[in-house]
Amino acid sequence: MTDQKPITVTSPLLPDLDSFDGLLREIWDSKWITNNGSFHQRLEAALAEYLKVTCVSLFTNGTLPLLTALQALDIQGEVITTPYSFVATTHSIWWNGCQPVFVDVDPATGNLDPDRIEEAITPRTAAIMPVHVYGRPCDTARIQEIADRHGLKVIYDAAHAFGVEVGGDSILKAGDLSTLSFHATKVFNTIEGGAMVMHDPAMKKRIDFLKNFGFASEVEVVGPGINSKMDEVRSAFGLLNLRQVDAAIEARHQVAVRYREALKDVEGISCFQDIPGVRHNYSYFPVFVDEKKFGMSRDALYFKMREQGIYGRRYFYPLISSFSPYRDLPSAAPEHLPQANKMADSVICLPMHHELSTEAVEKVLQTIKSAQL
Ligand code: T4K
Repeated sequence: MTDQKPITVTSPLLPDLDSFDGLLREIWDSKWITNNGSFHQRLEAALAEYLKVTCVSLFTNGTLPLLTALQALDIQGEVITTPYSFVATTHSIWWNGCQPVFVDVDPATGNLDPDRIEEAITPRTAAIMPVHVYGRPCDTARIQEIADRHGLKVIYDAAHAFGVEVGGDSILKAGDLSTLSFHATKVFNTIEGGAMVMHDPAMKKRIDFLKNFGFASEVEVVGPGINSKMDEVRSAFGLLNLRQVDAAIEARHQVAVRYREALKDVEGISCFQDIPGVRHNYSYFPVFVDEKKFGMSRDALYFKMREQGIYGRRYFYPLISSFSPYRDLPSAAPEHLPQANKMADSVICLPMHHELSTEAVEKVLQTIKSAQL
């Protein structure tokens, strides 16, 4: 371990403190600090415009909109999902009393493999919950075609996909509902926070009821809702961060360009390339270690980097399907999920954020290259 500042996988985008102070004073003056206040309303409108979608409903994190999406669509039975994600994706299915059914991923994208979805559909299947992992778009056209043919709902966990566009159109328009995470570690953050994206005001109204205990009026509860309202302080924080998110994404882009350029000749290390026509958000920079070709295991490299003060992360290892609540499901068997297991066993997400210095990027690259020698 060196004495230098650790190089962490990410660093939060923070608003200018004086500007935030100004908004805090407005909130203090108004004495309205939560429950659909003016900053909450302003952030929902600003996000809908930025994300090019019809409606946005803010949540207090990125997990509760997943739970609420399944509630809103009244999903019961089996939900087809990916094991290669953060554990919240599958937890949301379990919390709704549904059974997760894991389907393998396509190694070209890391996302649910459309070729494998149909064989997992049974008479009990009610929905598909794919994840745009690392912000890389799922094959939404094929997933929708399968869902339509079998009468299934599609809920995208778009926690990583803030601002991602395909052919100039938001990826969040796909499926019945999409959810976002605004956690501190995300491209756009409200400290903790999240949102649901829906296609019509009637659905937004229903979701807004459900995130407020199901209250439709002072005296009427229309569903078994939950409390998942974002407060005014974090909404104001989000409004300020939205102003600088494009610059943050561009800074991340430059880091990705340098990583790719320097790693292209490193035997045994591979990474994803940008997809033509896609606006990427560079939320993560996963690399995959081929132990035989690189001459060192993924874990050996991971710990070697840590010794140098470089704290990448093995997102998403272990696979969700290997965690104790899920490992006994028939669909969790490793032989059923070869590609997901291979990715989980070889991935390291390199440090990637808007203020990663050139020196830090070069140190990461040098550490990888010298590990191989
Ligand atoms: N669906 C998907 C696909 C998701 O990836 C996630 C969350 C969700 C749903 C659920 O959304 P939320 O309910 O969380 O909104 C992080 C995040 O906690 C989690 O939001 C995220 N995905 C997951 C992939 O990663 P950790 O445990 O790895 O974060 P942590 O605390 O180890 O932080 C990583 C690094 O970030 C630190 O080493 C330094 C830096 N950091 C972190 C924090 C919290 C900071 O510099 N400042 C900070 O305040 O889980």
